[in-house]
Amino acid sequence: MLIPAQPFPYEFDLAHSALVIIDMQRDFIEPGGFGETLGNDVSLLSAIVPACQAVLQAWRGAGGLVVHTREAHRPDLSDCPPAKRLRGNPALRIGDQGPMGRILVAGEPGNQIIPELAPVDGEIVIDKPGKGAFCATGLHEILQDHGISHLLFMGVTTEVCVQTSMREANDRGYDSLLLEDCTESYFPHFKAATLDMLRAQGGIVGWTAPSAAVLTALGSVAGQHC
Ligand code: TIU
Repeated sequence: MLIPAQPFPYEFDLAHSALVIIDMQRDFIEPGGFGETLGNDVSLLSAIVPACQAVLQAWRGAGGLVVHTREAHRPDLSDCPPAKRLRGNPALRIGDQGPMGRILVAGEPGNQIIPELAPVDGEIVIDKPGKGAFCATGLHEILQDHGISHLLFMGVTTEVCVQTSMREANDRGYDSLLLEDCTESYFPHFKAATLDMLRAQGGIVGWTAPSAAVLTALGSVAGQHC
């Protein structure tokens, strides 16, 4: 499949591609989670949910591999470096009790992926202690086992966990595409700058495209099955 993208068309085939959904968990999308404790207006992020749902549904329908990530720490915080926990002056720190359970701790209500995008059986779910999806997770080995060379990214936040993950993927040899209307930041100008820098210099990190381009391509695949 060849889809219109920036800085030039992006080519991928379903058998060697994965849809990677970064940290669409309540901690970042809903009030009372990690995003809000950092002082952010979390209402901005939920706007992308319908577009993410549409891509996820089409990707599942085409039989593509799906990877979900969550920024999550073990309950004993043994995988949370003190530098990460102590940084800044948040209202609540990682591991503290909040209205959705302990902040950014695996298994807590706030750490669950929002219901609209909840994983289904057979999909890969990665708990990641860092901002990047490849750091201390084994994700690269899992993708290699599945023969994956191309990654299509959605999720939050654009300039933090999404961009870090795309840069990690780039250095590991993946061709990565970010779906422009399926990612968001608490700072709209950071989102715009991130899209620009990812695709600058001839796609130094990867490509960007609107979700409609992927939906059209997947629709033509579905049509071939009829
Ligand atoms: N603070 C912020 O913008 N993001 C994060 O802390 N994590 C993710 O991006 N998932």
